[in-house]
Amino acid sequence: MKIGIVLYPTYGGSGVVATELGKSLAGKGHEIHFITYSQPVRLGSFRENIFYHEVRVSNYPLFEYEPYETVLASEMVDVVKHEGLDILHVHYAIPHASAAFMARQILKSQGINIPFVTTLHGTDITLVGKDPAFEPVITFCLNESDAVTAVSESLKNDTYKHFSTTREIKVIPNFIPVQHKVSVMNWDLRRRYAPDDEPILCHISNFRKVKRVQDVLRIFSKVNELKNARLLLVGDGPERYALEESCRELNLCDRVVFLGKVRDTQQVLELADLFLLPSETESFGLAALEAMAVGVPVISSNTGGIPEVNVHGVTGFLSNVGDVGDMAENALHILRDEETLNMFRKNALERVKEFDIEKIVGRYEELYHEVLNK
Ligand code: GMT
Repeated sequence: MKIGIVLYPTYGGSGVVATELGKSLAGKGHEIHFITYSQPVRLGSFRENIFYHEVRVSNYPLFEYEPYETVLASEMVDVVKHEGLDILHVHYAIPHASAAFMARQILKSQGINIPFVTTLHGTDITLVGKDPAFEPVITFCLNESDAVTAVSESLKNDTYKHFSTTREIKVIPNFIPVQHKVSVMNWDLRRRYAPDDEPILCHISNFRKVKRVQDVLRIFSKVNELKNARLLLVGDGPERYALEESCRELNLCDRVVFLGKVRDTQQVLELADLFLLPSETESFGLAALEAMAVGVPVISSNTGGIPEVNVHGVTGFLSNVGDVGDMAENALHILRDEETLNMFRKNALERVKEFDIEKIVGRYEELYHEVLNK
């Protein structure tokens, strides 16, 4: 099949999922055309069957707000027509689904049929999408998509709760390439961050309000009071400066490292003993799955789709949003001895097999066939 994948090219999970899906489909012989405004961060180097089409955004002075949706729809029309695409798959509803609808209508007027699949990722439904400023367009696009998928049962239920749609939503969970060989610890690197072999806690996110990064620091502070530890923070975003300020206030600067944005987060995760994800809401929690994939247990909130990934008492622990005391206690429980930590590590590695890319990508292929045979 020739598949157009529309995505956000940035560090966010939806872009990562879309890019990894495209790479995997290309590996299976499909021709993949990524359509977005800059090179997706996880795309990597040149590969067979992969093409990238950049959407050029106009900066004509009249436009106070650049009309991205319009140029995106035009690019989709162009790529479908000239590359002969069979199907479009848009990741994150806003504004990709409405642009796909527009492209489909334009192509229809030219005698070309192009179905589109919409994958909902989270905030396009739970935060932004349900805002009345977006809601009518999102509802319309959900109803008009040739198929709709959500990355967790929780997100599917949220969609029905917030939008008046009865259309079928298939749950296809996010995935991870499962490693078949155990990764070897880079001890030299680890010692640079934890010179006295203290446990390393880690958090990766876009540092938006929804991630509750202040809770990350408060959990770490409580753990560190009872057991010397280190915290590695990966990512950047609006809450970073306030968090740096809090680190200074709490006198934790020598124990906390802000690494900023990192392309290959696996290298950092491999150094860690625990992953912290205390989010306010999270449709899935891809970052937690990525941590588990290298054997790192997860201390998280019990919100949204996280419980579908992190199993309480098995791969880590779940607590109510904001209950940093409980999260710190759980972290200390896992870190109390080598044996306990290793048991959680092993369980995490076992659990991620459920989300093996090899199992999940086939479900998208089946869905494309279903849509094309309709
Ligand atoms: O808004 C965000 O947090 C970013 C968004 C994205 O586009 O990456 O993340 C969402 O999609 C990820 C991939 O499906 C999920 O793993 C995240 O849980 C989800 N974020 C939220 O629901 C807050």
